[in-house]
Amino acid sequence: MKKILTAIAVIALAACSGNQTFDPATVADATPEQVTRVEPLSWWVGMKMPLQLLVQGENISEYNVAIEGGAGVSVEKVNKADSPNFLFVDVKIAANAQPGTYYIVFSKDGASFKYPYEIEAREDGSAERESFTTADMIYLIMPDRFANGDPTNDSTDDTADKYARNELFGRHGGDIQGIINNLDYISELGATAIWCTPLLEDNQPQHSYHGYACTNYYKIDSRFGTNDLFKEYVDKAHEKDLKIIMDIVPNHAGSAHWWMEDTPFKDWYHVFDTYTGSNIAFSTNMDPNASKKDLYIQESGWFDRSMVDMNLDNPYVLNYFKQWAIWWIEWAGLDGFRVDTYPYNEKDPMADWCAAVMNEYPNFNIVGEVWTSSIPQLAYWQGDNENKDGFNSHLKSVMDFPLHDALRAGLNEDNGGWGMGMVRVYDILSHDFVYHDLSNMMIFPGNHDTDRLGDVLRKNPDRVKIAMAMMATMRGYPQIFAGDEQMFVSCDLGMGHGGLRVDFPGGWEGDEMNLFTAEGRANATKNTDGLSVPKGQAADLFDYVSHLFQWRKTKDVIHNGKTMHFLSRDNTYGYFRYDDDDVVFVYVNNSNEPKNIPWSYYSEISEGLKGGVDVVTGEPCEVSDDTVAAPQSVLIVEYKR
Ligand SMILES: [Ca+2]
Ligand SMILES: [Ca+2]
Repeated sequence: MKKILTAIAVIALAACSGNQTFDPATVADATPEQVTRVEPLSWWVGMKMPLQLLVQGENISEYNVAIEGGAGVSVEKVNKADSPNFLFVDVKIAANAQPGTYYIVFSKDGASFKYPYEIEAREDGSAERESFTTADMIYLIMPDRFANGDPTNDSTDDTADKYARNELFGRHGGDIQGIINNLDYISELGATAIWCTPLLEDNQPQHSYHGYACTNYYKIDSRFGTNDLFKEYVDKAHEKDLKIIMDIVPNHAGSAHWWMEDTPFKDWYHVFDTYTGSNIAFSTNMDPNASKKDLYIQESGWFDRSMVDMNLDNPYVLNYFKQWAIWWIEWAGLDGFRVDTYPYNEKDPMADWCAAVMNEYPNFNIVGEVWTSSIPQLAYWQGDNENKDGFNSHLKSVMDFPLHDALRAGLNEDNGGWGMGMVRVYDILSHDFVYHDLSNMMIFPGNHDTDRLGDVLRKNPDRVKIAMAMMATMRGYPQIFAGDEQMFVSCDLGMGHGGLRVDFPGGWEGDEMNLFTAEGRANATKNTDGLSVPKGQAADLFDYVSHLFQWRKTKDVIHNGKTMHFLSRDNTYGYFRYDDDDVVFVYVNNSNEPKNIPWSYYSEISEGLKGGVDVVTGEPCEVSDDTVAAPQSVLIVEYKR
């Protein structure tokens, strides 16, 4: 009897499948136990990426699944997992399907329940959206430490790690509203894009402020705001011509992630008998002599005890991350991705992931954190590089850590000499022949993981200016870490990340200084919380950096021009950016003595250049062999050809 009833139910469902007149009132809503979650949260008509729903619910694998509500959307295949509490449902969406609310109907033994699911229309031009390019300057923010726009969310009921602004590794209360409130500051600085460290939920019991241990890939952390507020942030940034780059972490999830209680598959993440951390030997990815074991530990070992290493070789995991990435781009209107710990991901599935995102959005840009000082290794990871093993990462952009290292080391050296001072930078650029695409190098003088630029340069404002001037004129596209434009320093060098990720003065109600305003910067003086400038210096540095990056916005010769540089081992560095119409000359004197600029030595490109304008002062500037560059200074002169 039971069997017959089931058969009748299946026939009945089959009969109404695709029926436009499906009446949702005739089927009960699923309880939270019956369907705990469905991801992605919604989807769209006209996507290239096939839709595979992750459905979680108590013994959900025992149910038949159908989709009701319209002719164009149907179940193609239902895939079971190792756990009975998951299903992976392949959904077919016809090109002419009507956008609207559909219902996933689960049936067993004649009983059914339904779960609503939105299939939306795409916005015009979504697939062709532009992304960040060499024309951009990216401002890097750690939201917990930037500005507290909403003190009511500093601690929330659904998260464990509570507000503790007095602790360097605690939560300080910064949030999305704080960024929205200060978009004008970011624009004024000359930035055209924002990269925030992760905003998704990180519900680890401790050290959650950095957000790199995600516990829910579809939810903005309640201490930062809501999904809707994130979307509002993207929209408001776009109104000010600021692009939004989302920081994402497919390599690992937080150990407090919801799926750790019951993973869909036994191999959902990398399981070891005893804790096994990654050996961080990125070289094993391209080293022809590497053992498979070392490679396995590199890509499968955990980043940290609190960060579970995901198994991207499981096709359901990989699919999950592909759809998740595409969902956030489409839903929130993103302009780019920054991918954390890139080489820790298994490289072939990760290349497949990049290709899937690019297939959906051909102009989209993704920058990978490939933290290596090895230039050949870095080049290997950039998409379309001609690697001997045939590997293609499909990753457009990489971070130029070799330049970061050389710039900071070189600027910090008072004396030149063989291999020291500015020749370090010359040497890095002399390796540009190994890169497939120099326009997709992210250049940066520091980020949230490396020592504060102000500390590295021993609080020397002249050298901070040199670093910023080089960021504004070198190949690739620059990224500046919030606060470096006003020479923030660590509030406690002995506390590593906790010390350098200082709160931005003015972001909290009651702050004594407000460095977001011109008046506040003019009056700012040294404090104990990460600012170390005499009165007036914060304003001077901000104005300098702002002027250069506002100038850079329209300079095609910087965005797309070639570079010619000249060797000098006296702690100076002369280089030119040029195209058919324009030339920009940059001369760095990082030494402690005045230097005559060897203009005639540059005759190969300098000959005939007239009518130069000093980019910083706006005054006419004719450079000659008699021109003297002051100690620890930088000169930028632009010419029309
Ligand atoms: Ca807050
Ligand atoms: Ca991994």
